[in-house]
Amino acid sequence: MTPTSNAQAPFNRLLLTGAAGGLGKVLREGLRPYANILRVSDIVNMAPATGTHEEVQVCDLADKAAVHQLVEGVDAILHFGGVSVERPFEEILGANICGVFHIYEAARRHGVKRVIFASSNHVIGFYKQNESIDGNAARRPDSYYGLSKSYGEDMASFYFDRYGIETVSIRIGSSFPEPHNRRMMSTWLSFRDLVQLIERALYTPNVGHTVVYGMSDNQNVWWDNHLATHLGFQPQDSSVVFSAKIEAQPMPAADDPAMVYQGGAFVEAGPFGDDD
Ligand code: NAI
Ligand code: 15L
Repeated sequence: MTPTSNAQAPFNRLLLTGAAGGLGKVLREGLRPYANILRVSDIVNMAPATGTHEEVQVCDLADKAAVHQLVEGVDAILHFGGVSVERPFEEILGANICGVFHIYEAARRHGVKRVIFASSNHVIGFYKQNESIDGNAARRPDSYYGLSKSYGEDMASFYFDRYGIETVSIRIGSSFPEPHNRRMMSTWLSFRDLVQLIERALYTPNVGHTVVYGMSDNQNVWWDNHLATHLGFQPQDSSVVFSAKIEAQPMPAADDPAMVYQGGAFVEAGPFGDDD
């Protein structure tokens, strides 16, 4: 999409972590209008897209010195890297918990003033699907993964209060080409709407630390974005176009976590301990 009318000129250099991942691939293309240079980074290597403005920097988010180098010279950070599903705590610790600290500390040291943080609905996954919540609802993480995103939001809040670094934490629902199941009919975020939300998160002034739910204009939603209206996010897509396909799936039992909790099956992942 092209920048909306109140968008500013492109940033000189944007950093995208997690660039080799599912959403990273989408954003490498979608962010083109917003950066003269897009620095793309992941723990795995990637070829720069041909004929573009990309620079590739391999980096393990758990490596503080490497993250410090990664952030040098960028104007804003889109932090999408890390473990994106439930895993043993030790895996989450390095990539997500140490990783988000390294990102903010490098932002402080290099004077970066805007971060877009890929948070997750799993920060509030233990709410039930019949509850409606806004961005101020007490968090109810459903997993070590959800806890790491909750910690990331706290890190964002702290770095704004202490150092004035602004963040939009996007509690992404389910961002895939299409919803996979009934739960995702409520949580789906189209790629087009994701890119619009990121554009708003980059260009809206004075966001402080804003929490926004990343969902399309779906029916029967559980999340209320009235606390983030200043972003001017107006989703263009809806999961309703996939209704027939999803309704053809077998109906899960009424007590299946996928039908009960906002976080779905994440609430019953694990435990991973050696002595269970
Ligand atoms: P993904 O798993 O496809 O991509 C994550 C990327 O992070 C991978 O390319 C992986 O190699 C990289 N990574 C993992 N550990 C790393 C480390 N230690 N150092 C550097 N890079 C590392 O996930 P996806 O779907 O693209 O999600 C992107 C972000 O958005 C993630 O932070 C995820 O938690 C978040 N998110 C995604 C949702 C979705 O529906 N796709 C929903 C909610 C949140
Ligand atoms: C997430 O946070 C995950 O990264 C993604 O893979 C999906 O599981 C999504 O949440 C979801 O809840 O559907």
